[in-house]
Amino acid sequence: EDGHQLWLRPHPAAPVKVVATAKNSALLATARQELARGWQGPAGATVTLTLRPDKALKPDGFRLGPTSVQAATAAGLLYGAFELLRRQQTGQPVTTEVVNPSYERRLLNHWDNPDGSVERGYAGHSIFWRKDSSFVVTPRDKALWQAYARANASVGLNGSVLNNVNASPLILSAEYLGRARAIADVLRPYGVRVYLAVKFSSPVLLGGLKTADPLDPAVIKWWRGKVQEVYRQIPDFGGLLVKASSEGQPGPQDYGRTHADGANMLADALRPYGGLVMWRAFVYSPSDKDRAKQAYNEFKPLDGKFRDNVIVQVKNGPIDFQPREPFSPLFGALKKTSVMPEFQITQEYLGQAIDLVFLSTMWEECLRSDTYQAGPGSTVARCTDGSVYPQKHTAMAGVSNVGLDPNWTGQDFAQANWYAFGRLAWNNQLPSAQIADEWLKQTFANSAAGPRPATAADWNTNFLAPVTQLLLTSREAAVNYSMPLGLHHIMSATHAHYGPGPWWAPPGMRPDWTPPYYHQADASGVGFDRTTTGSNAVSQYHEPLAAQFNNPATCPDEYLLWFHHLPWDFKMKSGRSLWDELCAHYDLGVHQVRQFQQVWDQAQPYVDAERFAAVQDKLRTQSGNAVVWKDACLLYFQQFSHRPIPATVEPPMHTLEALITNDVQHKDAGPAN
Ligand code: BDP
Repeated sequence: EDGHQLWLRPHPAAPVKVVATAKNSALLATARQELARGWQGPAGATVTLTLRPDKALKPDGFRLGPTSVQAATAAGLLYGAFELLRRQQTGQPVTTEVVNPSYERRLLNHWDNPDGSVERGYAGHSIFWRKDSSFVVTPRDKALWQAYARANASVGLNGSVLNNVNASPLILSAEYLGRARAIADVLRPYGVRVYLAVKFSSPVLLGGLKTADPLDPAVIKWWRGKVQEVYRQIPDFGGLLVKASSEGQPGPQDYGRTHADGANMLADALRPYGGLVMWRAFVYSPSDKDRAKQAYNEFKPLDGKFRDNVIVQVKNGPIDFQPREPFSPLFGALKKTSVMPEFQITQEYLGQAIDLVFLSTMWEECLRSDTYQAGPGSTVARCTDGSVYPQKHTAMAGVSNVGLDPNWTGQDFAQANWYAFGRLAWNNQLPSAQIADEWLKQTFANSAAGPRPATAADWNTNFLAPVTQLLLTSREAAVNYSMPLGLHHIMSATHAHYGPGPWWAPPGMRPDWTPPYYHQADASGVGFDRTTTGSNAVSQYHEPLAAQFNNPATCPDEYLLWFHHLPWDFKMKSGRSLWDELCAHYDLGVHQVRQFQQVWDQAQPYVDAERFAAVQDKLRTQSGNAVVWKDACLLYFQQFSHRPIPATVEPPMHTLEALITNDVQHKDAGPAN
């Protein structure tokens, strides 16, 4: 049992007859095949798939009944078939209902490089590109891409950006486009469209032009030709994703142009084919005193200046996928521009492929945050799915955690994050508890399982309930042992963002790439002052949030040190001093992971031996590393607080010196047993 089957484990299916009143198509064939493969309903049932126009349905939506799916598109029939199977497998009732997706485009962003490496990938090499840059498409490649597409379709994902946002110009060369076409051909029967990330200077680097100025006629012509070439290969190509004028990437600003100039030029090239531009708002430079403010400062003035086939892609928080950030103030603030949230599924800052962290609760927290931009109830979800502002196109993106590892994601439980992202992109109101329940049932209930054959009741009580609880608390635990109370960006740089590094600030380093820039610890206290008398980032939020965040008495504890620099003896809502509270959070995080270990140990009778041991091993490593986080941060901050670690907190078992100089952290989980 290597976990390769994901949540789509083979079952003994009951016989079913599928009758379709729809023109035959690849998508319909997939729907039929899936129903035949996984039917758990009444044996011998007849399922009808009906294609017909329906005003209540969005393109991918469907009407569901216990043995019927009606949709306006073949894709809708496929999603309906998967929904029916999911309900059967998870024991959810099927009533007659209309189901529509929250977003039109539900995309994975792969940070895969042309040489097969994956930026921030922790599950092996790229499933798309080869190390030896070979363009031969093997049957194995195809089988893998098909399994990938199937997994995506089963949770409603309908697009894949095949390469890294730090894009190589090579991706637009004939060989790579040829391979992209081969990938698109395999993904198409599952409704998954292909997109590419492009480097803004491609006209220079690939085309040999002297400039990439978006207003230059030769540049415009080059992109038009390139886009035409792409569509000749891939007629249903989805569009382009662009990281420009960001972290050293070229962009329109190199030519004195704006983000809108750059995005619109590409949008015009794509328009004849119905393609989209996803233009990232992840921009910052060392010149500004507060990195958290910059995306808003640059993009807010451009509101209304983008073509309607441009979507501005905004990371969930204003900085960078940290364990906890308040939502980006751009959500809701861009009122005349299509905006899409970007989440990071790969756990760059949340334990990579070691720590068990279920990210659904983090994304749910962001999606449910009220921006107040159009009155109460203007949540991030509603500001991006077209409910609050009309958007020609809507989308959500997640940075994929998929690689060539047999279990796809490195840590078996990281599969849950792929699953959760798809489900939330489909339905941005879905509670994480339901997502966890669904994933566990589909991933483990049918495992040819542990030594003890479990009755349903036994399994529900002794496996499902405790492990669901583990999933739902795992992200808060990670926040506790790494960056509690609004701390952020204090991870290790030497260990590629795994483990603590609050001290890291080599001479000459860009300050906004060093942890001390973010935690600002000194004798007077800790935290980044973003109040009206500090950087004033609070003012980018709509009232009543601005006032609430601005006042330490009303600012939620979760964001306290994000918005405030406070004295070590600041009195917290709990009555404790800030220092004691910080100590308590780190300590709690460590204890939470130990408790997860216990929960998992008790799950042994219900899980196959391989996955049990693999996860147990990862948890053991995580537990040790949580102690490293706690010791490192408490001992480091203690140099400024000059206060004792409370007696209720487990005393450090490392010295700060050893933590800084030695390689204590980041011992990867070895092979199981
Ligand atoms: C950062 C990653 C970096 C990415 C960047 C981005 O460390 O590898 O290129 O995000 O999103 O968090 O562009």
